[in-house]
Amino acid sequence: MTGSHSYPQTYSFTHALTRRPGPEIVDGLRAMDTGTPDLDLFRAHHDDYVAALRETGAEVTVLPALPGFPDAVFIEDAALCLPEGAVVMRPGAASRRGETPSIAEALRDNYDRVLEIEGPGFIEGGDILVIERDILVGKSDRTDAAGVAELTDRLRPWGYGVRELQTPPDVLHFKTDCSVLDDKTVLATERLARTGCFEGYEVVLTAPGEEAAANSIRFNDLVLMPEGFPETAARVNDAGYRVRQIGNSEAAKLDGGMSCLSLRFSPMG
Ligand code: CIR
Repeated sequence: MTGSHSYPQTYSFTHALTRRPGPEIVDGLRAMDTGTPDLDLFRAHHDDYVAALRETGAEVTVLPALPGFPDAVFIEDAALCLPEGAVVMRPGAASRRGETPSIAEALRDNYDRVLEIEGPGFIEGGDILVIERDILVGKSDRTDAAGVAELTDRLRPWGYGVRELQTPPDVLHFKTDCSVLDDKTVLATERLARTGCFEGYEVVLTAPGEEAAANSIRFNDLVLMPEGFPETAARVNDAGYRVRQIGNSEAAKLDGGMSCLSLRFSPMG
């Protein structure tokens, strides 16, 4: 272990990295076709998202759209950021593998240590939930056991324990179904919570029919939640968190949500 933090690294962040949605979003991956995302509306939602992150005092970088990579706006999948360093992922989606060099470059501006998952396994950031030193990774169509094993090896010297779990069937990423609210509390769908993977933590459940609200983020004093899930927003608010709802209709057409749109970090030293 190379150091420790006196603040909750789970939700205290000095920085975030985002990427502006580009015209190629119309070609983004999706499990089901629910319509073509509208670029102007996507950009308006993205501007609100970036403004909310900045409002908390963090330094937020907006990278330009990445030509040739329709899903690059979902920047979270390309890396894992921890105080000790960053780990560049090896996305399971072939069309997304070329997103990582530009992320590695951007992270090197902020970190002394940027490691890379070399393979043969695959792993995407959307499958990784960090709660202080406890790292939960869901195997999925994008993340396999070899990817989890390589991440585990990489993080051992930094003092993290990795738990290999299973993303629910037909769910894109582990974090499609959960988020951290603080270092003791998660927001999760009932189908994921039922697996017992959050034993020892408090769980706020999404309301029935509002499972898509599980992909939220705690960022400093705000919880950013996708708009349109009032009962779950009320539950999070009633649990004592400051909720900010952000339009997400266009990202949702590509199975994206609040966590996917940023890498959040506080580099150490
Ligand atoms: C994809 O299928 O890769 C994108 N259309 C959505 C990625 C969402 N990312 C995330 O949940 N972390």
